[in-house]
Amino acid sequence: MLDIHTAPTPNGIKIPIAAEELGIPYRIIRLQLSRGDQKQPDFLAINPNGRIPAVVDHDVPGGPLAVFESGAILLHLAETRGGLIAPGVAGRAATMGWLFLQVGGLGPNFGNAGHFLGGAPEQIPYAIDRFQGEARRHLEVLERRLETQDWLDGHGYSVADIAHFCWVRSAGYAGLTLDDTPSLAKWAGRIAARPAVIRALAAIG
Ligand SMILES: N[C@@H](CCC(=O)N[C@@H](CS)C(=O)NCC(=O)O)C(=O)O
Repeated sequence: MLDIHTAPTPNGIKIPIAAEELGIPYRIIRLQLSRGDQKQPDFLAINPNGRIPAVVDHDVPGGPLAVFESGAILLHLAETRGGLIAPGVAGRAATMGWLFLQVGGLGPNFGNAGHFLGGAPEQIPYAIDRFQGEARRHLEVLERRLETQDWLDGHGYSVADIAHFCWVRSAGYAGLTLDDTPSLAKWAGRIAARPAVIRALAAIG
């Protein structure tokens, strides 16, 4: 059993999707972020950084094992369950490269673009331009890749696709659309239609 401590946000939906895709039995423990559940001592014992998602994996030798940071959780699940990661040294490196681009690049830029567009107490044009511009640039990097590849790592559907999908489907949060990135839009449509993705999104609500 995999306990998924999460909420219905772009980072929060990644892990239920991966669990559904890999056929892992899971339980969702839903946190209310506006109430600050993620800063409470019981959750900080699982993720000292006080952010969702985090998991407790009961099905690993020596478990239960707490894992935090969405990229680390995705890799943990892919490697322990054997799926959603390209095989071989070169394949694994490709999946990891595209996965890390999401957690270190597209995600933070989308998040900051959304914050400065809609959540900041004052409008700061430089900050909006900077983060929205970087978010758009990341969409263009994905578009170039998907013009020639069906899946980001060039091998198959992987945790890298799941991580990016969870943010790309919410491009509007960063004030962006997929109108100028048709290959990316088609890729997102293919992922959205997967039965495991539909089941995971329904489970998290
Ligand atoms: N780098 C982290 C980011 C996690 C993150 O920012 N989670 C947000 C929700 S999408 C959160 O917990 N926000 C509540 C807070 O910051 O207190 C990851 O990929 O897991």
